[in-house]
Amino acid sequence: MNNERQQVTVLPVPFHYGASKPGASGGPEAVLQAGLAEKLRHLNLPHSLFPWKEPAELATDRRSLERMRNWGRVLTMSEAVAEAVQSIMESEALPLTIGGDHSVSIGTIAGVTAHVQQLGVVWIDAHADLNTPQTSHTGNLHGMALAASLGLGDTRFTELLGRSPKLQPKRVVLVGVRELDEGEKKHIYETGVTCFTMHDIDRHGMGRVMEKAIAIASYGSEGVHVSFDIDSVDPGEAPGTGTPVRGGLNYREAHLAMEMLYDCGMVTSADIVEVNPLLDTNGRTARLAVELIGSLLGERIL
Ligand code: B3U
Ligand code: MN
Ligand code: MN
Repeated sequence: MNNERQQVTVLPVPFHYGASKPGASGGPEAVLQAGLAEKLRHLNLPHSLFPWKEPAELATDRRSLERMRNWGRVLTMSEAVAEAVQSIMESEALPLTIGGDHSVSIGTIAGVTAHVQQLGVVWIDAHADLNTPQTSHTGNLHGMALAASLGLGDTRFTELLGRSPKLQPKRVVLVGVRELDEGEKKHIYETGVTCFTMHDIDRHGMGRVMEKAIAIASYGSEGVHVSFDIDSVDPGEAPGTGTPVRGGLNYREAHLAMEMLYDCGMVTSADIVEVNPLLDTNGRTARLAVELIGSLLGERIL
């Protein structure tokens, strides 16, 4: 994004089959209700809503098959998201995908990388989403989304729209991590992706961590994709999410991350995922999501 009144196309993906709990499928509606369109208008950004159509369910869908729960539904959704994001990129707008659980990012990254060959990714999350069907304890595909984009896991997901891997580990940065499975730790070491945990944020401050994260994701890249899992934020601030983990980003740290990403001028695309209105208290988490989108798209205090 060169930050010059960029056209934004909002892609709502009401989907929860990549997660254990239902509710994330209400995320797009909740975020829209919380005032997303008004926020974009306030920022003077031309915007439109992509007409999401629910894809038909795959006949081959089986619970638990091959350690990937609901894999057929997730695959059909991923293909539709990838095509939608590809067409939004074609129109030179910024695709802003509202999940849905984090499995929607398998499709968004496939769609963006169809246009941006060398894509950096800043993945802001309490988790790393670096499981494969072999390492996952849950079989939930939202915990495998980043792995799939790095070419790890089942080829039906890694080869979405063709080319695999979509991402090079040297351009991928995790921020806010505080819960990792053993297999994910191994994948971090083996791939060489950068992982800034809450320890790094506590020790060096969010400003310094984001400076480094942006430098890594943007070095030699043609653009940066932001994948923001609302569970990166502390549950006290963002209770409406399926897998809350205490000790997360505070309100200002989350905003600062988004503000710095806007300032880098490289953001091509973004996902805001895992808002679950069934678990929310009075729409608090959905409103926070709208505010954070504002910061990512240029809103400032002064
Ligand atoms: N690592 C666990 C837990 C998890 C990942 N992402 C979320 N939860 N939201 C897993 O299921 O892979
Ligand atoms: Mn996630
Ligand atoms: Mn998460």
